[in-house]
Amino acid sequence: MPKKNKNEIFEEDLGVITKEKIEVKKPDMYAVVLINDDYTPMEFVIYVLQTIFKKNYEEAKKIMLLVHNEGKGICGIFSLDIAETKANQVIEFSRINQHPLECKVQKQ
Ligand code: TYC
Repeated sequence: MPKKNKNEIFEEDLGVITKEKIEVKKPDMYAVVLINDDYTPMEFVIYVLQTIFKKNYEEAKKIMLLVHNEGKGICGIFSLDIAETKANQVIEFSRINQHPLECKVQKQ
């Protein structure tokens, strides 16, 4: 080990952090879950899935039938603010059209 000259300044003697450890955390994700009911028309649910969740007609019909048969189903997974916005849009649009369609936001 070479002897240190007392006039020299070494990085390890400065007491500062010279390298930073960056931790990147994945954001929490939330599913928007559509709930079945006996009154909302199937075509209305398909329209909601096309307009609010950007599904094509075939995908939308598949999800609607899954919800109809299983009682509930995921229509998309988003960050919390987007999931809440879409869930609110579903409820608001359904109530304007006098349908009881319900959906909820569920942490993944
Ligand atoms: N069960 C409804 C009907 O027979 C259709 C429907 C599907 C309603 C999905 C809500 O989230 C829903 N008209």
